[in-house]
Amino acid sequence: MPTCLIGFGANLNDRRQTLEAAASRLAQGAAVRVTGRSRWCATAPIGGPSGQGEYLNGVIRAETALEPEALLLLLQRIEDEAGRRRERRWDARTLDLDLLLYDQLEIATPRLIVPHPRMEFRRFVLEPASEVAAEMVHPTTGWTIQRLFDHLQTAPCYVAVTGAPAAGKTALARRLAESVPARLIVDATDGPRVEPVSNEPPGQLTPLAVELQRLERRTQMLAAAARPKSGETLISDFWLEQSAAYAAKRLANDDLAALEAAVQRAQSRVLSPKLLIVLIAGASERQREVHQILARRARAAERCPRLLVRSDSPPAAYEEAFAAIEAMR
Ligand code: A4P
Ligand code: MG
Repeated sequence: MPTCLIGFGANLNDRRQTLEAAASRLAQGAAVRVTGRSRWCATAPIGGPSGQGEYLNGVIRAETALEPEALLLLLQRIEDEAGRRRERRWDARTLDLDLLLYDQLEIATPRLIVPHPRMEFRRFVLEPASEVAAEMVHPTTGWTIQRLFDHLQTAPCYVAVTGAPAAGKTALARRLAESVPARLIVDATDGPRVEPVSNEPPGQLTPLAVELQRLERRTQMLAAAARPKSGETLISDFWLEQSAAYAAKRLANDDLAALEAAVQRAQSRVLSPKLLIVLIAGASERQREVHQILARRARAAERCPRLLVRSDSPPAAYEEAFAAIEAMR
């Protein structure tokens, strides 16, 4: 039978009693067999209206004969029975049940996204999940739950913001840096109107040379920044790999291979992100093209956890990104 992982959360009423009752209710009947249960951990509320109470969170591992959609319906029925009301996103709740993993399936329908899109960086998920499913693989990163949790515990807090041209990377990085608060690295010489730094007339630089310069400038900025200590955060308004995504359709194959090799070398010289925030922008053809390549690269094997956020509402993108950084603490 497929193995699934279910996140439990509550921050209203008698949280422990609600969670215990929900766990028993889930195990009733033949469709779900509970095989592991974490402790209930007290966690600070992340996101949503301010003034909410502390959460109790936990994770249950189970085998199930139900298809993912049917399992989601069962979880929602149990939430309803616990008096769950849905008024505002991320508002206080009597009970929240999230389908985190379902075997190695990746599902994206309007009603259900699996793996749960924010589980890969949230402490309130990964800490209990590591108690019951340390060896389970999170299919979109290809990392085990244990590795995701270790990364959360040990990686210096460097957050890279990336996205297609004009997606709002710099504005988002600046706003985050103010509120987190964090040290900020902005590639201020980037942008279409600024000529590359060079003694040569700009017209004589090949597109490859321009990209290599940009890559080198960013690598040096990252290399010069002190590693964030415990409790500190560093944010950049670029991701080193962005260069290769931006240039992918504009360079000849040999040049692209040279750039890819330079990106690899650059990455080995600097800190890799603890979290990659990808701003999804698709207003123009160019944005859609770059986004597709970026998104593919961002989800390639051996990448760090990432958060995809839509760029069309900057306040909403900020709220998502800020909550993600908070959830790693
Ligand atoms: N949905 C899609 N995929 C899933 C999935 N894998 N599991 C849809 C469950 N539901 C999924 O959910 C909104 C819609 O998501 C559903 O209609 C379902 O079809 P909801 O439970 O009504 O609303 P929500 O929980 O407010 O939204 P969301 O986006 O699931 O919230 P999150 O991201 O799960 O965050 N802080 C602490 N410390 N502990 C917490 O547990 N939880 C949240 C909720 C925020 N802050 C928290 C905690
Ligand atoms: Mg939910």
